[in-house]
Amino acid sequence: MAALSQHQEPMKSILVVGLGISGYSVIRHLARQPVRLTVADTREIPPYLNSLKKHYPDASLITGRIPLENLEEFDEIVASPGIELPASAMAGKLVGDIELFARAVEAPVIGITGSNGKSTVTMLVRDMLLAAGKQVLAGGNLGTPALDLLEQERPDFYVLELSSFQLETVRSLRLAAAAILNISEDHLDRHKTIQAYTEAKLRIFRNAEQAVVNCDDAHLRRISPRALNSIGFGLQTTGQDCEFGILVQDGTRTLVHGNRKLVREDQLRIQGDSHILNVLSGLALVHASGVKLDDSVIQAAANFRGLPHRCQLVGEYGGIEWINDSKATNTGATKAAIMNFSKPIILIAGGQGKGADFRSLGLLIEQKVRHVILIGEDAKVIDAALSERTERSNAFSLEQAVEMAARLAGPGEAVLFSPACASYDMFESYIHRGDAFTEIVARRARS
Ligand code: UMA
Ligand code: ADP
Repeated sequence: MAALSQHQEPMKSILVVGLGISGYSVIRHLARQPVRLTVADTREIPPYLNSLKKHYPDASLITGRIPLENLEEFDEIVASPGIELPASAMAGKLVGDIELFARAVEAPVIGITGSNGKSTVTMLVRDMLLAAGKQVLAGGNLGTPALDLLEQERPDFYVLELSSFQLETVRSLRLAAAAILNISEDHLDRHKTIQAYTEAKLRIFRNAEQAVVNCDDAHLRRISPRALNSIGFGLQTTGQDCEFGILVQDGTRTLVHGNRKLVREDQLRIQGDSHILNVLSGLALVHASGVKLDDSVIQAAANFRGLPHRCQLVGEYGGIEWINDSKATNTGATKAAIMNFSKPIILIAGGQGKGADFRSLGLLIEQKVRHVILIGEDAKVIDAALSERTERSNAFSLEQAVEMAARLAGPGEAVLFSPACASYDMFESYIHRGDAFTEIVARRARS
């Protein structure tokens, strides 16, 4: 017995930082292994406090601070994506939930990142693979933490939405297919520069068998596609660097793979440039995963209805379309939403600007928006980025903004609620904000 115990590894000591939904998934995962767990959160009452105490009473708990002074005690530090730790002080011990997932996973994984469209493309790819008869589990930044997916029966594919925060700490991830959908300014309060933010996103391609890249994107064009074994997609004629693109004939756009026509834009349930890009990236990812793009897969792409709060039509009254795009929490998403319309737009925007530069959005608003109504904490910041020629108003609430929009809009126009900002100044989340908009619009229509 004594000889045996000499060969036993000492029990690893792991610090889990963050006790939110992903932190708790990490604890559940690690608790199945012979490890000593310490859990820390800067909040006095973090979300999963009671669950931890009930189900993992042996874990040591520290609230209100992170024990940065004692890090040498720990073999590994697993941080939740929402908490920023000084990587330089972590002595190479810092990982996140996606690293733990990568070490344990036993089926091919498709990963999707980008500034906008991640959730949409994740669900689209899931639908397409299901239509191909595959078993699929989807999650990650989208909602179900990646590690929770490992508790279910092993599928043919995992499809993961990955944020820049999650990618920052991955090392072992080996994706079967990985995509960066686009890069535009976001989360600069944390990443500081667009270069650092792009670098974090690019980590998705490390060890990936196939990379899927948006060849229209100015930030991504700088990466040499051939160096990456990559498949390009874009709103352009297909060619060497753009395998999935479009063909324009008699004013109709058709999505193509090389020379093969796949589906016309007017056969898709949703129209517009950003949706075409999302469908092209989905097709490219499914193809890159080795699954045939047969009729059922293409039909699933055509039938995809989009997700709530993303350019979602929530009412059409008196010839005016009301669009809920509450998930537009950065300028890239709002610019894409504006570009999807050819009809005149009344735009409702504003909220917490996260330090973004609104000048390029201001230029597009000048060209394409008939009137903008500003709300929220950073209304003045957006106002300052608008051209003098832009018609604008200020509203003190979303309700008042909808009232103003209803008075301004006429038949054949659209009222687009696409805030370009985070929601936390006035709402609990983008979902709460989008539901509020939808409810106000419906109430007005009833009265
Ligand atoms: N926090 C503290 N102290 C701590 C730990 C966290 O104050 O010690 C705060 C964070 O600053 C943040 C909040 O708690 O404001 C939540 O952070 P978290 O890391 O505990 O997040 P979770 O609740 O575990 O949710 C995370 C992702 N959240 C973030 O990346 C901020 C969720 O993405 C994801 O769905 C979930 O894991 C499951 O994987 C949300 C998100 O906003 C949707 N993501 C960003 C985005 O999409 O833009 C990246
Ligand atoms: P993410 O998960 O990256 O936040 P979502 O699919 O939730 O992406 O969409 C977020 C916002 O981005 C919505 O406002 C949506 O209308 C917009 N959007 C969706 N696809 C794209 C795209 N390809 N390019 C730019 N914006 C997009």
